[in-house]
Amino acid sequence: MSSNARFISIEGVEGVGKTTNLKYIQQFFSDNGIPLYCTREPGGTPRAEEIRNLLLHKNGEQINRMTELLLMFAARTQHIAAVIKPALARGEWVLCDRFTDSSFAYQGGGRGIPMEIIEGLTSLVLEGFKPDFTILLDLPVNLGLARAQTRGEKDRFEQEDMAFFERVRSVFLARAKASPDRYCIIDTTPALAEVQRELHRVLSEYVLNS
Ligand code: Z5A
Repeated sequence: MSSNARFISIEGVEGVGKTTNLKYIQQFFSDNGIPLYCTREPGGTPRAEEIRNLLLHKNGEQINRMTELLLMFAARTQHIAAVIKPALARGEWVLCDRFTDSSFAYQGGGRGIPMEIIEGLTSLVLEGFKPDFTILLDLPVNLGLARAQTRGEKDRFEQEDMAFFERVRSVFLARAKASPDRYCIIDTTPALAEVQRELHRVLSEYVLNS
C-alpha cells in the first residue's frame, strides 16, 4: 500500500476527451502497480448518482441555477465523506472525473452565479479539502463540440450553446493559470497518440515522484 496517496481531478469542457484519457490514466497506474480508485462527479456513491440523474436528465421541469449548484455540492459532500476520504485513508490514489473546478466553470462561468457564492459554499462544504493535482484537458470549444457530436442523446448540459461553453472554458483556464502549482493544462487538439505522450510525461513526473 502506498502511503503517499494523492487526490487527482480531471477537468475540461464538453468533448475534450476526458473519458478517453481517463482510461489511459488508469492503465498508467495499473502498469506501475499503484492502487487507484476511480470515481466521478456529480456521482460516485449510490445517493450521489441519484442526484446526478436529477441533474443530467430532462423531465420537463426547469432546474433553477441555484438548485443546480446546491445539488452539485450536496452530491459532493456525500462523495467526499463516503468515498474519496476513505480511499485516501486506505492508501489508494483517487482519480475523480470532475470536481469543484467544474462548479466554478459551469455554474459560475456558464450559468453566471457569482463566484463569491461558490467560494463560500466551497469553504463551507470542503473545509479546505481540494485535489492535490488537477489535469485540465483543453480544446477550442468548436472542436470539442464537433467531437462530442459523435455521441448519442444529449444531456441537460450538452444542449447549451457555444457561448455557454466558451464561458466555461475561460473559467477553467483562468483558474488553472492562477494556480500553476496545482494544475497542468494539456492541449487535446493534437492526435490522441500525441496527447497521451504528453499525459505520460506529466503522470511520470507527478505520480512517480510523489
Ligand atoms: N457539472 C457541473 O455543471 N458542475 C459540477 O460541479 C460538476 C459537473 C462536477 C456531466 O459531466 C456534466 O456535469 C457536465 C458538467 C456538469 N456536462 N457537460 N458538458 P460528464 O463529465 O459526465 O460529461 P462530459 O463533459 O460530456 O464528459 P465525457 O463523457 O468525459 O466527454 P468527453 O470529454 O467529451 O470525452 P470523450 O467521450 O472521451 O471524447 C469525445 C470524443 O472525442 C470521442 O469520440 C473521442 O474518441 C474523441 N477524441 C478524444 N480525444 C481525441 C483526440 N485527441 N483527437 C481526436 N478525437 C479525440
